[in-house]
Amino acid sequence: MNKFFLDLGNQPLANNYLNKFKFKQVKYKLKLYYNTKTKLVSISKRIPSKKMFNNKYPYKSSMSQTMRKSFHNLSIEIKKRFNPKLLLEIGSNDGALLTNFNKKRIIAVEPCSNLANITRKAGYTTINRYWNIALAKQIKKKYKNIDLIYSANTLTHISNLNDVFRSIEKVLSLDGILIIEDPSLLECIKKISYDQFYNEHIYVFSALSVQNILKNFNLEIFDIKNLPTHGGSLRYYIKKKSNKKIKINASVKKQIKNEIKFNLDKFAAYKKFAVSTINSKNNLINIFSKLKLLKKRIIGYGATAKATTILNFCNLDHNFFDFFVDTTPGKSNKFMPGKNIKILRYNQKLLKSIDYIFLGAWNFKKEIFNKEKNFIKRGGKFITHVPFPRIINK
Ligand code: JHZ
Repeated sequence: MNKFFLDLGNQPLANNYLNKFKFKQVKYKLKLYYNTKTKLVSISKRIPSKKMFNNKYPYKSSMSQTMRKSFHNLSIEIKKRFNPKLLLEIGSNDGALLTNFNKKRIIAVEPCSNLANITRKAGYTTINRYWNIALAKQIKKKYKNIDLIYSANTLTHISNLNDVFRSIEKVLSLDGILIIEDPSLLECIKKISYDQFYNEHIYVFSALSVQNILKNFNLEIFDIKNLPTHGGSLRYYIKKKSNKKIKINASVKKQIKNEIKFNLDKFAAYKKFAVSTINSKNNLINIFSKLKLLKKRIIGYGATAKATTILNFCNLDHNFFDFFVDTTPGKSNKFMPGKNIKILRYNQKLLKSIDYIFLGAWNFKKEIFNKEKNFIKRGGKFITHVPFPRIINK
């Protein structure tokens, strides 16, 4: 049974950066639910994939050094530990992972044509389609079995998880490996990072919920790693249950135990998270209101999908922010969805007369602080909402 625990209000499409200032924008209800049987946390309203993932998806994984490094390290591990003949990536984005591999060993699946074109042009076999059983059947026919499937921050964006895992089960060889990574629900709850929820993130996974979903398939988790990326992610290593050659690592039990320790298997934990979220919202609004009374200049750093949730939930608009900065070319000179705040292409000079920077990309705090040493040196400060709203300079 799905039980409601938090209402994040009406939200525009998180990655739909607007070309012009618009008072009226289409918004969708963003409500969070916990499933008592599977322990899966999900949002209520499902937006058709085509509306979100099309020919102009702006987010590019390789825009941050942190992510490039994380994918590079993973590629070294994959080659050493599994040495796959053929690696299929579901949601290859702009190729941040696959460019670390030999072109002949990769099949990329990416539904956004602007991104698929990038990896195709770079010489990688790229299928510009959504991941589903029809595609899996075609891949199976053409390539037989795949020995490694990888997917980062993608499966949680697909509504029909049964279809997702049935399709994976279909193409994965008997001793094949599936590696998926996504934000960790436990980290999200600990950090009160309610901004991990937006219309693209239909689910936020925990080890508990992934384990329950996989019960219906010939698939099981055999190893789990905690990663610092995206504010705390989990990387799940999955094999076929029928493959007895690989032993289940103690990391799986450890993660499940930890999630149970924090009550992720109990509805009360989510009710508590909802209360903490409302407090976080009020405290963040207080900080912004006080700074604006003092006529301080505030900008946003990182025009993230996560920031869209915060701005719209906390009702922070162009009256609070001078602008946002972002390095992504496709976001430049557009406006933050729902709140009409201009996004400028990042240039250090833009920070010159700014007093406060709101960390829209708080998950890259370390990378940003390293880059903005001058801003900090001259007394510039940052505002963050994780794990609770406050002003920081280190
Ligand atoms: P970042 C996206 O979410 C959407 P977002 C998606 N649904 C998802 O699941 C996650 O990614 C994985 C910019 N930046 O990664 C680049 C700077 O400008 O937190 C990006 O636009 N300067 C697929 O949008 C944004 O910040 C910098 O120095 O919440 C970061 O976006 C750095 C480091 C980043 O994901």
